[in-house]
Amino acid sequence: MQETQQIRDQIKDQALKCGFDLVRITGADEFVKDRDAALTRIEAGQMDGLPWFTESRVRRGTDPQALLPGVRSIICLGLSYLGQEGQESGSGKGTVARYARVKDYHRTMKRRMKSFVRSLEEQLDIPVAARWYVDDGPMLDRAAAVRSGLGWFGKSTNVLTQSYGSWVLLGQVLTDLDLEPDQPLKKTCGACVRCIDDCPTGAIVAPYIVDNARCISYQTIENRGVIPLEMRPLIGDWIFGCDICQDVCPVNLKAEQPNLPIPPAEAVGQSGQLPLAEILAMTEEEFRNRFQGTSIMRAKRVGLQKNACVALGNQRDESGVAALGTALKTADPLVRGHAAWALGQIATSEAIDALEQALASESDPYVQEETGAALLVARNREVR
Ligand code: B12
Ligand code: SF4
Ligand code: SF4
Repeated sequence: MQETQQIRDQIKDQALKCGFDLVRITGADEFVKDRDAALTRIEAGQMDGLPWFTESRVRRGTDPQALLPGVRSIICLGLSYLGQEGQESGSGKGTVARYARVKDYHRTMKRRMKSFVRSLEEQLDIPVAARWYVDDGPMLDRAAAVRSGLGWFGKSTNVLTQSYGSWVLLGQVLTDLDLEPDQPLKKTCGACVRCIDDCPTGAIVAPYIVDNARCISYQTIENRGVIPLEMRPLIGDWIFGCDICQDVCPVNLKAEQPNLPIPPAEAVGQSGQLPLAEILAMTEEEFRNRFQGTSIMRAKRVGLQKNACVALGNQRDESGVAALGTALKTADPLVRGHAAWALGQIATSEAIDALEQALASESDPYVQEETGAALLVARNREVR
């Protein structure tokens, strides 16, 4: 090992100075067990819906040498995104997961990682070969964090940490520095199964296994198509991501606030409550102007509007009918289909009128099908 305890200390100090909350080091060995777990997950269809999550991506992402030839160590970094408590959700509003209540974390983390590597080079006075990854790279971010002792796997699959709970975003700097690794933690969830019991969709199909397509986070962020009918009532008012398995986790009760928080996403607000009717009425330009620089962009306008329809349908509040009726006439086909479903759930006479009018003029077969089905539901349930 070319380094001394002093270099390790310098690295850790510098990472904290650059704005990270947690830093640990692991070696550059292949992630054999994690690779097997990920490949088994793909084979079992539990990553279905994410076409980019392929076998070859997993193989490459679990072989550090393939990512940075000559790599000797992986510096694992964690950044908390916990904010102050927001208000409870209300009718007409949809909830955004906590990580999207701050500005797009990819940018903040990558910026901080870059300045971390630069400052290391200055301090050590040698060029450091490095590559860094946050979320969108092929590495299994959680597997690296767990092996470095930064945290441990919760049964929800989220990585839990001692000081910040699971409210941490994870990234890695691969480097040619030869550093002594930290040891993995010995902590586990013990007998707790709160997240499994409280997940509304049963997405945590077994401890440490999330079935992607059943997860509200997937349905509200990544799914580019129709949200399956059976999932819609289970989504509640989540319109971007889901925090239930983290909100109920006892480890998170004592989570500390970040040292240098990611700036808040003003367009979302600390409570993460967005007005659903406003979202439904947004043009592409308005969407971009409002959400540029936030994680919400990942869902795209049509995705967020589909989700707004589902939340309005689940709230069954007649004040949502006007916005849904307009969307049913003017929005993109995918949004029209979900608006029809929501009107079917609300089932007031105005909702039924809107559905009948739409059925008479609708030409898109998918929207026709949704509208016809919604009318049947509404007529059975009509609320006067
Ligand atoms: C795909 C993806 C998703 C998918 C699939 C999630 C999943 N469970 O795989 C969806 C869209 C659903 C999703 C949702 C969320 N995600 Co996401 N996601 C990713 C991504 C891009 C890849 C994850 C992956 O590789 N999955 C493959 C499976 C095989 O990995 P795994 O679930 O971690 O499984 C491991 C364990 O199960 C373990 N294992 C297996 N068996 C056993 C047995 C025992 C006894 C033990 C101890 C362990 C164990 O081995 C497996 C391999 O390491 C990562 C970023 C990245 N590049 O890594 C972010 C990432 C995992 N997501 C993140 C976040 C924040 C979220 C959400 C909280 C967002 C939200 N609020 O909506 C939710 C959480 C949902 C949940 N309960 O997992 C963070 C997690 C941070 C943390 N503290 O864990 C990451 C790391 C992004 C980042 N860089 O910060 N996500
Ligand atoms: S994010 Fe929500 S839907 Fe997904 S596993 Fe956690 S509680 Fe279940
Ligand atoms: S809720 Fe319980 S089982 Fe789930 S991750 Fe937290 S401690 Fe583990």
